[in-house]
Amino acid sequence: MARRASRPILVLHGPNLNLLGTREPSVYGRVSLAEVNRAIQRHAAARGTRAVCRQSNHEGELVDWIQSAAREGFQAIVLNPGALTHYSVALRDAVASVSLPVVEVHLSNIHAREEFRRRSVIAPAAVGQISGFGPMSYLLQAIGTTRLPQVT
Ligand code: CA2
Repeated sequence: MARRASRPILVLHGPNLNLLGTREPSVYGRVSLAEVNRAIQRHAAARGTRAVCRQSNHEGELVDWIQSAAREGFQAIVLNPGALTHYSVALRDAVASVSLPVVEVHLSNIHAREEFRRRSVIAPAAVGQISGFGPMSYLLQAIGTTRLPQVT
């Protein structure tokens, strides 16, 4: 019998992540956002689900997408809030208000960078944070939101 596809995962990329692969390759690598999204979608498909990827440079648009995610039928949200990580109470409140699990993801290790990047105002409202594995951060996280292997 064919396996029923699970509900899709919403992947949100915050401000400036559209520039991936074009500048600051020493920090963010050479892979474009389109390539990252394709890898996420392949990874989700191999696990019987689907990933819908969106990027915005606007805080309010990210808040709107988080608020409507459950209504749109998503099972979980993968969120790289970009620089909003460090100061957006509006985004944190949206994450705290949503009934779905939200996992915070970063390409770089924010804890090994400038002082102002070490604090995430989003983290206390998220189920977890994955930081520092480049585009792989999104894939580790996608596993976590679908089915976690049992560690005994
Ligand atoms: O490491 C991450 O994923 C960050 O969320 C990326 C944000 C940064 O403000 C956070 O502290 C950590 C910046 C995204 C900007 O991405 C660029 C990519 C290429 C060129 C310029 C910016």
